[in-house]
Amino acid sequence: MATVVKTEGIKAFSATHDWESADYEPTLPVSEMSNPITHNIDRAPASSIVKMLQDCDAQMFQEKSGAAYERLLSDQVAKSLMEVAKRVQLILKDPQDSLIVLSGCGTSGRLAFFITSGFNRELRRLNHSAVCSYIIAGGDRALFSSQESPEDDPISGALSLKKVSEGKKRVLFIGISCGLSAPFVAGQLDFCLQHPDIYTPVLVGFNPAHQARNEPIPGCTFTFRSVVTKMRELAKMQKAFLINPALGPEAISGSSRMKGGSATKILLEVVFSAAHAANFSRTPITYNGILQHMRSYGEVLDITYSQTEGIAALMEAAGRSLQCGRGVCYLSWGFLGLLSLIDASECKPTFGADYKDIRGFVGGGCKELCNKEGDLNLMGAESGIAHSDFLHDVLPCLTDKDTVLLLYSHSDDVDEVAKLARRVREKTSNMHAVYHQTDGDTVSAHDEINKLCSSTLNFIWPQSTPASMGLQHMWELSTKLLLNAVSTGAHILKGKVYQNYMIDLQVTNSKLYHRAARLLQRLSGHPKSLCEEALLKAIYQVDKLTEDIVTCNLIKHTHTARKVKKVVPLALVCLLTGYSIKEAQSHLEQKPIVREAVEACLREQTLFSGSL
Ligand code: S6P
Repeated sequence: MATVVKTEGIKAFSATHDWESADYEPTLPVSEMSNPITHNIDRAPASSIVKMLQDCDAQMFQEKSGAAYERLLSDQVAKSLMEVAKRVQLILKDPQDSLIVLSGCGTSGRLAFFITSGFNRELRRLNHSAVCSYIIAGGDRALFSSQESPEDDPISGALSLKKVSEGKKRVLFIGISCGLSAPFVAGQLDFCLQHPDIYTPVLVGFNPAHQARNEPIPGCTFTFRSVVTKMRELAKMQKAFLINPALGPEAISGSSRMKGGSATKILLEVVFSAAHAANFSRTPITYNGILQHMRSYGEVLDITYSQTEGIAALMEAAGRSLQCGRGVCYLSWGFLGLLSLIDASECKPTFGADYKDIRGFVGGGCKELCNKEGDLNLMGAESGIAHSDFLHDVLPCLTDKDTVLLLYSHSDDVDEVAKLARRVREKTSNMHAVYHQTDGDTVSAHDEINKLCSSTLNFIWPQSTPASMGLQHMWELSTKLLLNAVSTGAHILKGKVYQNYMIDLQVTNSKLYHRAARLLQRLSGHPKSLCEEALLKAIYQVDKLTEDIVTCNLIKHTHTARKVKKVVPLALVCLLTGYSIKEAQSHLEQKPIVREAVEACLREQTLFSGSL
């Protein structure tokens, strides 16, 4: 039986609409807005998807004078970066009893780990003691598998910070929360504010302060916003620092792994490189130096996206694999490997993907990672991440329907790459390569790999890299952009995105729960209360909500949601059609492409309301 719905939520949309204007999605913070550029990304061919992603990424570097928002290249951002770099330098100069801690949840925590590892590695190479530590909500298991619920726990955030900095007299704490929203990070910042004699808090995120999340945090007297307000006061005396430029909405609404992750990497690398250069080569930390370094990352975007066709071909190959229920494997070497593990792990919460859909493998696996808690396999990680795991678990069943992507650079052992490529080629011709090199490098094994692969993307970087920025950082950002494009595009082609919304997201923490409820409102036009009701029915798989369910807290809801597939599509079909949960489930089974199922319901609904 169908019910009548209002469809006002699905408004006609203007791609020229400016996300910076005051009336554009006024109730949402920038990090949750939908990007006008990508409104039709779900229907676009691969080459247009790449172009849209490029345009969205380019928004990061737009400089608009007099605009409502601070931007990456704004004066205030550069000044704050300088000050934080000076604090890092002080710790490098006098590391005794001092520590720098980077922390975050999900992608932000993974980047905290990535940046910490890189910086410490560089220090050890110079025989300097490591001064940096990382925290990721959910512990090391969350590094390469989706663990979204620890994000809601401010106490565990504060305790983990206390533990890592035990006995230290001076701690520079850098909390990363792209949406200025994670309670885990709020708990840590609040802890810093309570112990100002030891901790200097820095917050990195991509919303203006007044858009920080203001929802009460169970068991706490503070909200993210109240913490930010206190930090703003302290920032006037340089006792706290806020680095929060707006980047423009994400290409897929709320998917902060994309621009949010890239900008986190850029900002923190700029800080650490400047401090490093100041300490080891006596290069002063200057405003112009910081700005110039930031701008050079803009060139990475240009070089990467200059290969639109190649990226689109990879996206299509990966999309075809996912469409027929097969997988995509990233096989990588060296430091690029970490990025491939990160990209693969993010597909689960973003697109409701299975861990087998997109998997990353890096040389020796955990042994190469230097993470705090050691072997992740022993900690119950979903699957192995070493090449040996690939050879053992995946290679025997590999077919032409799977896509294999080799990711390597000139500084890796290219003979090793060729060896593995030969083995993969025996099983599938659907093998591709992405290779970074500097101008003038020639490696003969590379030609062989080229011949084995059905496509190769060769990025050639100019020798004249700006002194302040290592080539490695360029290759890393370029690889991140490319992998984000391939995995996002492949899921779009699989029908996991509706307009520019992740329609099949997992509802495993409070942020995702509220995002899901908002999406249901937008797509169904129903009021919030009805949408939340439908969401709960889908989570608990019932047609009638019991008193018990209604009185449960959000933690119980998000915990239960972990076990249910296609929660949001299910709730939406129920809302639009009046179907029972079972009927909606069978409807979704008949139309496994989520976008098509949703569109069919929306079409029926429009016809039905029109005929009344
Ligand atoms: C986003 C990703 C998430 C976020 C995490 C932290 O694409 O799937 O895991 O990184 O929720 O978000 P935030 O806003 O605190 O950095």
